[in-house]
Amino acid sequence: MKKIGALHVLTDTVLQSRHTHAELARMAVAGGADAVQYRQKSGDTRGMIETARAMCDICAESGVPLIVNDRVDVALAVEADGVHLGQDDFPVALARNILGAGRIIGVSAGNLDEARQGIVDGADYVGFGPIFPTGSKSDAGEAQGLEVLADFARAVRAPVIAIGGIGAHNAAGVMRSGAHGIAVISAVCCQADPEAATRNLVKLIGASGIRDQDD
Ligand code: TZP
Ligand code: MG
Repeated sequence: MKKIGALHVLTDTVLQSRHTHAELARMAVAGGADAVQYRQKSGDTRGMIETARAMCDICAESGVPLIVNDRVDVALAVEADGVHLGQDDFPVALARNILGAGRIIGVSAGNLDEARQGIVDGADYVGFGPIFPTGSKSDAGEAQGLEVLADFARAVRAPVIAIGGIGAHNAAGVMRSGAHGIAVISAVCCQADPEAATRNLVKLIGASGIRDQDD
């Protein structure tokens, strides 16, 4: 059974430039994140492959899956554990054909139809958000709130990873609303100590009583 983590740390070097993607991966893993997503929206492919390879090695040392955002080719090149795809990215069904059954595929869905189609096409988990307002993605859309998340999570037959504006102050509430886990950028990458911020989020997820980290 594939493990879809409860804390997905999405690495970012646009909102902050103190740390590289690989450094962020190392800190996230050290802090107890159980999934790391390499999220780089621009840059040359060769550089991305090098970065993804370094991140793969870091994650593999601790058995943490590395998921590559958008780029099926980069994920394949470095044998990453999976990909995360949006509605306008590489189609999930094609990605499943190419990547095979064993890799993790996550799909971003803005509504139940997109979620259901993504699952039919082979996605293992569904990303849903933004739950709260976020400054990290300019086209994220309207904040959905916890009630919509709860309805969504109840209706979707796959783990739901909530994203958008989630941090230490609201993580437990998100988990109690039915999310399998949370995905964060600024709550880790933009903090003074990303490792400590990760550790705190792991603790809060645990304290929410919804699931332990082995689920
Ligand atoms: N998708 C929906 S909201 C978002 C993404 C990638 C940004 C999440 O960033 P943050 O800083 O955790 O709000
Ligand atoms: Mg995308």
